[in-house]
Amino acid sequence: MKSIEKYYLAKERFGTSLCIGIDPDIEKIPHIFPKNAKGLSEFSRVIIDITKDIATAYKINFAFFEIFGADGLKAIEEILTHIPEQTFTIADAKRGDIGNTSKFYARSIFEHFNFDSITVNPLMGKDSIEPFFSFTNKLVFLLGITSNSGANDFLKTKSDNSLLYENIFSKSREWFSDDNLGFVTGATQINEFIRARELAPDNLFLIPGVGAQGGDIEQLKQHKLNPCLINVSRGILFDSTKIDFAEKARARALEYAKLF
Ligand code: OMP
Repeated sequence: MKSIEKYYLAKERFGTSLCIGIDPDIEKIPHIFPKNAKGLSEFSRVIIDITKDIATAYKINFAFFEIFGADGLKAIEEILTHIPEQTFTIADAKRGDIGNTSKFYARSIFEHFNFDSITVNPLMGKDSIEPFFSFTNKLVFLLGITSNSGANDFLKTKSDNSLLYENIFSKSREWFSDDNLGFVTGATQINEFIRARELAPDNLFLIPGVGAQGGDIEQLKQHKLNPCLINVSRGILFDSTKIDFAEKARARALEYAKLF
């Protein structure tokens, strides 16, 4: 099955656009878990166990695992086997390199780990992202307009009579099929979100920045959100870091799932 079809099925099944971000910050996980890759894996698996009937997707951010090297990558493998088959998965790895190298990044994420999708940094251009799209059954989220303040530094500057982020949306749509092409659009960037939807009306948007980063979901909901996945990481994972952390994470996930 193509990843885009899996997204639509998962969304119908769980009835929400909620994507839970698996960002197990070693400094923040509750003290009952060991401060190593095993601890990250155990904590993440508890979070999945108590939210797997709620979330349409999980996004695993590699940074939190890579600090433990090979053990961290093993933890990602363990966590993936814990995610229900019908749930959509995103490798938040933000890859991108010359084509010859990207080919192997793509093989790692799609062949070895078997994620449904990946986040990719498009700034090295077409040849750097093409290898990800050669997996025609998978989905690639290009960083379109990011949620951080640094989005002003390059993405919102003029390039070719448009803004750089606008070119990312329009050029990549010329190059790749909409079925494989998604975009990251930060919830904190409301005006750019509206423009992004004009440029890519039906592409799947991954929308981070709700919760800890303060993105205003009510404002976003006044515009065409769908198709989308809205990611919340810290706002669910670390609502409590005490013994009641799982209960609190579930309650938060339910709240968010109802909201969008
Ligand atoms: P919270 O702010 O804790 O909800 O986490 C947001 C998650 O989304 C982190 O994993 C970020 O790395 C990721 N993210 C952004 O916050 N902003 C972006 O523009 C892009 C991403 C991403 O690609 O997922």
